[in-house]
Amino acid sequence: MGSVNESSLPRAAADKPAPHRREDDALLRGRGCFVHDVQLPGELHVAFARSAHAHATVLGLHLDAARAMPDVVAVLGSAELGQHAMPAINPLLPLLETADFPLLATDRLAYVGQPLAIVVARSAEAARHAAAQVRVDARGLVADLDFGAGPPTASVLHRSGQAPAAAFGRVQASLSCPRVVAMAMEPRACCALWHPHDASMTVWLGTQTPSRAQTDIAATLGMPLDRVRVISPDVGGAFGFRASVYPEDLLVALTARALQAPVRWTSTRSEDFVSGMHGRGARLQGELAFDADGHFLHLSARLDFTLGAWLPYSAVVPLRNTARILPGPYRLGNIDVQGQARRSHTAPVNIYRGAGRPEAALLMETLIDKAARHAGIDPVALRRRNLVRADDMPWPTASGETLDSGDYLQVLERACTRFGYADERARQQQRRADGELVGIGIAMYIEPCGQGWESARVTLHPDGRATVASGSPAQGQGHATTFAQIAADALGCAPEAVTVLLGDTANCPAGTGALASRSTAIGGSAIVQACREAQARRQSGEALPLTVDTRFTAREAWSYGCVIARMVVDPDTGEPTIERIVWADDAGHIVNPTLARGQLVGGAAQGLGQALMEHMVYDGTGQPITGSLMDYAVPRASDIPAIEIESMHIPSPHNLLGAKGVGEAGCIGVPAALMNAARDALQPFGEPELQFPLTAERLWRAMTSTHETPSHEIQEI
Ligand code: SMO
Repeated sequence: MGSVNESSLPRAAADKPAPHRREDDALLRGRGCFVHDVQLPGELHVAFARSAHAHATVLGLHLDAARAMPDVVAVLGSAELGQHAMPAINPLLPLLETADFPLLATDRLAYVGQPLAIVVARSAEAARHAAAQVRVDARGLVADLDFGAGPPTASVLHRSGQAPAAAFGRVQASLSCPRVVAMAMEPRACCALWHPHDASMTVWLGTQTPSRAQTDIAATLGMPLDRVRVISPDVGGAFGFRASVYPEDLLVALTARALQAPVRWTSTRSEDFVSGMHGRGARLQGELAFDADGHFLHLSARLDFTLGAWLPYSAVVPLRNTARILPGPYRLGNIDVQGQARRSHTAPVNIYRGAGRPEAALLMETLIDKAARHAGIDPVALRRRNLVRADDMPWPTASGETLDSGDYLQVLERACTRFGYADERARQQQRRADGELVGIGIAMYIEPCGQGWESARVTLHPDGRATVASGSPAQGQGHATTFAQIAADALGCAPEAVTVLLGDTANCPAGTGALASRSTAIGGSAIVQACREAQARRQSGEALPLTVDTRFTAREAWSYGCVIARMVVDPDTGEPTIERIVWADDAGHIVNPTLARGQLVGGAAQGLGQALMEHMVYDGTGQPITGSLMDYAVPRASDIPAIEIESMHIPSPHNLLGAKGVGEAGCIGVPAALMNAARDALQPFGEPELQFPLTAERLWRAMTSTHETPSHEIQEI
């Protein structure tokens, strides 16, 4: 198995009970410290006046009425604050256009919710009331909606092998991944404290990337990096929506310096709907060709992604990931995958838990189930025939990636055995004969965990304690617990003897951040590396305390798995009920099984939301239709079925822990399995045309052969 020496790995987590999360005592007693809990003496409160136009030319901005409101300290437009642009993005795909986007609107409005002016007042309420008095004269322009005709901002192409002139069968799929909105426990918030004595600034900001936020804030304010400190305190969920800075964050920092005062902003939930980063927003088309034995011959895919009005740092990642993850875990060397991403006059779209991985799985797994029905081959048998084998590893994919390790056949068998696949199919036949609409859906997936580096700093103290600081901060995943375990294993001490520092640029090394399922595999390996070096230096006689700073650079590790779902659809109402989810996942070496399970189940809940109910809708003029939790459905505990999980632990050779990603798996495998289950359930009506979210209405329309679009006014994206 690769180059990892099993005996050099930390002891298997199963040897001992998983420690409780050290974070939970404070959080469960209400003693956490989120950004909104930070209190700054003399603080002022910010509210943003926002665009009500999706696309317009600004003729005039009127701030005087807002300035005259009670308790207002300042009202600032771009004329007062100066013109500043959003930072450059990660050019992971070549950018075909790079227009600067202003932090505050100047002569054009580009989406509903765009910040126009900043109102600063002595209370949050006064700031909000005054913001409502800001008036803009604007001439409306036609809004470009998602997948419009505009030129692409980024494109991608993976072409390898040959398209066959003839094939036994070809199936097509055309799928949409609607925009969704991240539902963190607390909305966005930012506090900035200007220190006049040394012209420095402290910013409290819940972020996955404190070091990048520090860089972006320093650059925007024209300050040296070491004059800006970013603290990311307790955060209740990030999901990609907190992966990079927003205009509002930079504006709060600029305002604090301009007024030489502490300034705070907390978003409302509705502001997050219209101006927070959205997720997904893709349209996927594909064709799979196969021979008479069901061997896959060729995949062609056309991927269209939407970007919104401005580009967050990782804007091109979902397109890039979907394209590079296809054709998934299958031996298929002949592909033609083309994709592009375009701007539209809407809120920005960024990575969202899975970030292209769910899109790839949805397209491939839908095509495979269609091929199975077309060829009359059982969908499990068809996958078995085409999976990359364990002894093929490491496997070079047609899109140029390297699948590092794993046993995809085994994960399929483990899921089928736990599910009782043959018996389940027999029962499905009986229930169908009794008039029930029962579907079984299978999806396999792969989950790359990113490459590049993460930092760690380890200090060994004379009293036997150790302090570990990481560049990867936490947003609720339990990093402090996991990182203490990793350090304790590497140092041979108890986890209780390890203090963990996270999310503060003043006492943590500069880091990449908590993204892309990478924190344990890469961030954890950095801790192992630092601990090993510290141990070696202590053993060679160096005096304590001693500190080691290190960066670990990883090649990508790929986790994988198989989800099988059973869904029943009410024949009268279309209401779907998920009766069972069985799921086998291999995330390599697991440090804390309880926390890994929490990541899987949480991801599954989010994936279920995307598949069954979540949908951020704009109308044909670019006005948001779903602007609050009154109009946008998110899953609740009662919507989540019991999830039966089988875990495999084949270590990755690409990092010191043998770990792979775990945080995004549920969002990747579960939606595709639910799509296949719904399509299977409706087979008595023929091959259905189904799209996410699989609402009762859509399933009912598919059964009654009514066409999809409920209203020509609403753009279904
Ligand atoms: S979608 Mo993740 O926060 O890289």
